[in-house]
Amino acid sequence: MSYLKPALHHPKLPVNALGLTRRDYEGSISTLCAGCGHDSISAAIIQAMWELGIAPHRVAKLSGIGCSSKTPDYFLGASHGFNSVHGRMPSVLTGANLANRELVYLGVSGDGDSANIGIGQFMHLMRRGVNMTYIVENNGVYGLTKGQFSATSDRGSKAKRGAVNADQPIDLVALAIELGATYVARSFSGDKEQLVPLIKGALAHGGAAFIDCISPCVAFNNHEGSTKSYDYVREHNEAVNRLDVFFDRSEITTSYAPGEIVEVTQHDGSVLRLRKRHEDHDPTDRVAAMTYLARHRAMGEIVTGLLYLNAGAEDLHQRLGTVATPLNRLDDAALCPGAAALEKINAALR
Ligand SMILES: Cc1ncc(C[n+]2csc(CCOP(=O)(O)OP(=O)(O)O)c2C)c(N)n1
Ligand code: SF4
Ligand SMILES: [Mg+2]
Repeated sequence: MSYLKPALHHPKLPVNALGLTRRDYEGSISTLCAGCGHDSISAAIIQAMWELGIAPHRVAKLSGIGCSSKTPDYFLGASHGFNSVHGRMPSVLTGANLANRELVYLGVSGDGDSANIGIGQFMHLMRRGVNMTYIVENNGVYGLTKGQFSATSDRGSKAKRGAVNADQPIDLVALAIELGATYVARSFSGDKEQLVPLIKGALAHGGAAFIDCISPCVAFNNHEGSTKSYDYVREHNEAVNRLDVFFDRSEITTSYAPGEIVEVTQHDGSVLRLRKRHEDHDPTDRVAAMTYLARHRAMGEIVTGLLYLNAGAEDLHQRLGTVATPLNRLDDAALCPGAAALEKINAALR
């Protein structure tokens, strides 16, 4: 089998604002199982990046270990990439972001990677407000190691060989809101129409953006009795809103009746327009979002859409007051300001 893609482009492929085609945002050929939800998420990431006209070399994609964490190899082949250790991607992403805030940070992880071994790292990343888009490709199992239950498997969910999960699940969306993430959404790999705008909104957000994307594992968790299968999610999916993202305010025309739309302007001027489907959900009210999630979870619904948003969020750099210039562009004098400066700092701490 060849993993090399032909580099030829059809001359009439549409181009984005940078003159790049969608193919310029692809990576190598996927080695995942045919039908794996993770491949659909890779396609949605490619679409979102291409539509936004983000130059691939400006993106840093980071992951842990798992089928999901392999996927950054299958998109944005011209970007920076770091495949870290199982569950340790958040600290690598935080360090990279602190060293150079000019890149666009994309963390890709699995439910095992983030909710099991990496749960501590996940929690601190969210509470620190690191400016990034963090996607968990959530299939409720350890796909790569052949289908053990993960911490997001629902209680009562059945494994392929019949074992029933007795443990309470962790809802990463509820956790991310609780811990201080400022853009929190859930989606489904089989719903590109919902997922692509959610990724675009997350990329435009100036703080910790988290997307929990249900992504069925066709090899180990797509049978009857699973709550992460294609059939189950399609039957229980409750979309609270539909998102459109606009980068030029002048383009906005309101064609919906008042009351059905919420428009939120983010730091960078992008406008998120939410077409509300559930009138009782206000995504800008943090406590209400948490209550809403808990209420609908008790009803057996998988609530999707943009669930919480704080458009005016500040990120880690603003909180720490760090230097704007990437560290690799600072000269020796800036990096080592000398004994007098050190003495001043020490004196302030005495
Ligand atoms: C420190 C360490 N422990 C365990 C493993 C074995 N391991 C590899 S991937 C994985 C689970 C991956 O599950 P998930 O993050 O849900 O990704 P998926 O394969 O389901 O996409 C485990 C336990 C490992 N690679 N490293
Ligand atoms: S084992 Fe599951 S998660 Fe891994 S590639 Fe196959 S379908 Fe996807
Ligand atoms: Mg998994």
